[in-house]
Amino acid sequence: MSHLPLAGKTGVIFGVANKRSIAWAIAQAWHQAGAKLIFNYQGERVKENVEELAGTFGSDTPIYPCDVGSDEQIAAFFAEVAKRTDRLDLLLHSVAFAPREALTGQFVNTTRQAFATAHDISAYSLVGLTRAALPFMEQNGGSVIAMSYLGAVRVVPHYNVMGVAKAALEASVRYLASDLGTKKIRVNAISAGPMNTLAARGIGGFTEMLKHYEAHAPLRRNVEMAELGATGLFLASDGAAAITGQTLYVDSGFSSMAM
Ligand code: NAD
Ligand code: 0WE
Repeated sequence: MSHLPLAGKTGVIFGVANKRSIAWAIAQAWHQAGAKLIFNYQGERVKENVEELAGTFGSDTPIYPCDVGSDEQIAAFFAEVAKRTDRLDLLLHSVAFAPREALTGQFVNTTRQAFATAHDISAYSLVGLTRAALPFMEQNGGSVIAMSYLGAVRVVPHYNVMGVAKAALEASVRYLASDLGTKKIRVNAISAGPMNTLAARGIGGFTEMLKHYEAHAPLRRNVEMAELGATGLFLASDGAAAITGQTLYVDSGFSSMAM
């Protein structure tokens, strides 16, 4: 008998782009806890990165392509998963996208197309992926985790349509938790403080934002990647067996401050 909290469990990870990805931090925590993992990669641009990272967990760690904007690619991904396992216990959704021009200037200028894309890739995809994973999860139960940000519930300048999409993501977490509770499938979100990843790179004023958290968050520091890993592990483990439909803030306490 193993003492590892996720021994015997299998998980799928959506959203590794490189070693700085939040998805990679949670994948490492799940792997060290004894889980077997399967990764997506968005396209040929990141395939090599994901191949190399997944390979550090053993050369037989599967990686399959999946652009979450395509129903066909989601179906094809889970068809590949079915060749490897008939059971999944864990699903991580760590994916977001809005057209770059929607993340500058005023929200009022958001186009119909940018609004649709942001919601499709960043919020609907959680519903589509969870539904596709359901046949693998409903026998034994499971844990689904999505990544969110404070811009879902407060105005963060320039986060714009991504904030509205994260609000939809957090509401989707609650509706999915309600649907799937009887199957012992829990669905939660982690709302992380700002992290220096590819998705944050090139966001105007991002360095100032990290400094603002350092100056004003109760803990007077930014969040470490390993701390998101530890929370991802907690939500996936039996210690969180009665937690579902929640958004858990891992943000050095920043969200509880008004001034
Ligand atoms: P990242 O760039 O490493 O990860 C984003 C991932 O989304 C990439 O792997 C990318 O390939 C994937 N992606 C985008 N469009 C996709 C598509 N159409 N199909 C499949 N995959 C697609 O950046 P990250 O910061 O690790 O972001 C991961 C999650 O964490 C996102 O949901 C993000 O909103 C959230 N988040 C980030 C921060 C931050 O400050 N970095 C804070 C809170 C929440
Ligand atoms: O969720 C995010 C960012 C997600 C994201 C990033 C990009 C950059 C490249 C979505 N779409 C795109 N599109 C691109 O073309 N975060 C929580 C990080 C982030 O982004 C911000 C932030 C923070 C924090 C944008 C403006 C203000 C703050």
